[in-house]
Amino acid sequence: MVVVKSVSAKHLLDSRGEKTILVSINTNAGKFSASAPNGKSTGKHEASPYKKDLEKDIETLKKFKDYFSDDVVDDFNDLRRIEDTVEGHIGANSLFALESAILKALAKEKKKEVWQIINQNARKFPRLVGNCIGGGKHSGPDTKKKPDFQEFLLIPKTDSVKEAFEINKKAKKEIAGFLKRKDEKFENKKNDEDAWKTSLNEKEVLEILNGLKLPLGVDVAASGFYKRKKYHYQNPVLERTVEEQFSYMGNLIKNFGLFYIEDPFDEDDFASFAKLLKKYPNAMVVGDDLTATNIKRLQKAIDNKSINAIIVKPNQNGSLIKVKSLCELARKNNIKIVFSHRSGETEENILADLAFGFGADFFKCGITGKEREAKIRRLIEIENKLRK
Ligand code: 2PG
Ligand code: MG
Repeated sequence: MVVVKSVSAKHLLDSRGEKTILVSINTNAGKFSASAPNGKSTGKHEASPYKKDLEKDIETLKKFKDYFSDDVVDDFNDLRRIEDTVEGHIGANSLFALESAILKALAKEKKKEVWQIINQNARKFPRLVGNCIGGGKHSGPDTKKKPDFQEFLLIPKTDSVKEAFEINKKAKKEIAGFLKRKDEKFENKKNDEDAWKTSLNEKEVLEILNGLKLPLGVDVAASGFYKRKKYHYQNPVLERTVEEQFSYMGNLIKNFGLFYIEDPFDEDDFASFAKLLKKYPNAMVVGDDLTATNIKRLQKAIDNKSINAIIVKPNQNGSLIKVKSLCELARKNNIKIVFSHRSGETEENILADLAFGFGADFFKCGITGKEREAKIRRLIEIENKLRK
C-alpha cells in the first residue's frame, strides 16, 4: 500500500509553451511526479482545469501537503479517498496529475505496471488515430488561410501498434510531398499538434488523403466556428445553416468514405449528431466537446442515440474514478472508447497505460513530436512486453 507523505507542485511549459501543472509526491515507495496537458479547443462543458488558476492550485496543494498521510491507497478504487480530501479545492488538471503520480507510486510498490493497477487482465490494444494535417484553432490565429476543420486523421487498420505508428509516420512524410505539389503556400510548417499546416480547405485536404488508401477521420471541432445558429466557414467564406451542415457532413462521409467524424456539430446539438448516426450507422460518430468526458453528458448522448464513440481526455474530468465509470458506461452501451491527448502536451506518458488499462478501442495521439511519441512509444513498450 502507498502512503502519500507529502505533495508539492509547480508549473512547467507544455508543447505550446503554455504553463501547466506538475505534481510531485513523496511516498513510502519513493518519489513520483506526473503532469497534465492543456486543451485549446476546450468544450464549454469540460471541468475547469484549476479551481481559480494554476498558481492558486499549486498553493492549495502545498497547504494540503500533510493531509494525505491518512489516505492509504492500496488499489485503484482507493483514489476515491484522495478525491474526498481535495474535492472542490483544486481543478481537473491538478487532480489528474496528483492521481497519476499516485498510480505510479502504487505500481512501483506492487511491482506492477500502471495499467495493471487498473486492469490486470487488459489485453486489447487500441488502434492509433494520428493527426497528420491541421486547421481551425490548432493552426493559430496568425495563419490566415487554413482548413476550417481542426484535424485530419489517419487510422490504420492493423493489430500492431508498432506497425500502425510506422504506417502513420511514413504517410505523414508522403503527405508533405503531396501538399508541396498542391498548395503553393505550403512551407513545411507544423501546428500545435505537430500536424502539417496548409492553406488548402477541408475538401482539398481530403482529396489528397484519399490517395493514401488508409481509413480516414476528421475532427471538425464544429463548436469553434458555430455562432448564432450558423456554421461560419472561412475557407472559402460561407455560412451553413444547421441543415446545410448536416448535408455537408453526410456528403463528406459518402464521397470520401470517412471512417471517423468527431464533433461535426455544435457541442449542444445532440439531435443533429443523432440524425447523422441514424443515416450513417457505419461511420464512427464521435463526441468530444459534446460529451466533455462527463458521465451525465455521455448518458444524454446515449439517451438521444447521438454517438457510437466517445473521446476520453482524462484531464478534462480530473477524477480517474469517474473516468473509470464513464468507460464502463460507454462499453455497456457499445460506444467505442477513444483515449486522447490534448493539443498542448507534455512528455508525460501515463495516457498509454490509462488507455490500455481502461480497454480503449482507439488512441488519438498525433503522429510526431516528442510529446506525442512518448505516449505512442509507451504503448509499443506495453505491446512488446505482452507479445514477447
Ligand atoms: C481535440 C483536442 C485534441 P484540444 O479537440 O480533440 O486534439 O484538442 O486539446 O485543444 O481540446
Ligand atoms: Mg476534438
